Amino acid sequence: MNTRLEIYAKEEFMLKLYDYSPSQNGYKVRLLLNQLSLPYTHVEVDIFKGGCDIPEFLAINQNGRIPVLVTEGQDSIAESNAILFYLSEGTAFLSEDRLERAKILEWLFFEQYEHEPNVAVCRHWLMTGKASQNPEIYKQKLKAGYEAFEVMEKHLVSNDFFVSMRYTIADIALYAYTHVAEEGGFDMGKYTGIKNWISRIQSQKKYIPGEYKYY
Ligand SMILES: N[C@@H](CCC(=O)N[C@@H](CS)C(=O)NCC(=O)O)C(=O)O
Repeated sequence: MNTRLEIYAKEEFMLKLYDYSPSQNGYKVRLLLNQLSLPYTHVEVDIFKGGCDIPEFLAINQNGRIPVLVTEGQDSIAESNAILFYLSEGTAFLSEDRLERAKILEWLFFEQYEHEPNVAVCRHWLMTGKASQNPEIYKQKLKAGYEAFEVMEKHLVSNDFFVSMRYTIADIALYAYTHVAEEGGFDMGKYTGIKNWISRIQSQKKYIPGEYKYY
């Protein structure tokens, strides 16, 4: 019988990732794929030139956003954290334990509700000039981003990682936009717990940096 890896290595069954390289939501998935040593086809979507709005793309994600993973069975999965959850099933990046799985989900939902909509949007707005067009909303998003960092910092001053003292997809999800928060105008100087956690993540096996420049 073929192993999962041998099956993935065949072009027609290969995982396919629709992505935009400077996106940290896309980077979450790239990082995990690399750490799992899973080969995949990378499809770059130019999100600023309507790449998400064409019918071919909308057919795999009606919501018109990257990242999207197309599985070896040709099913598509959108939402970066759902993709992380799917890929990490049965690996050390998730957990078999019911409570640990729930704790991992707790942080994934926190990332999507309290963190990413503020931290990622501040970065996006600064890099695209929208921050100066909407200074009040940008300020509110900065404030809410800092509130999310306070929550993370409180946890990380006494824990090496978010769940059970080991590196999981909860760390990958929160690392993505946190490690580039300065690009969104955040001063991260006082967060020593977060800073040390970032170093721990960067020293994980098969860690890869992302790409950061918008085009
Ligand atoms: N909650 C989604 C957010 C995805 C998202 O916002 N993707 C952005 C790039 S980071 C995008 O595709 N934007 C294109 C558009 O809105 O047209 C996730 O975590 O995957």
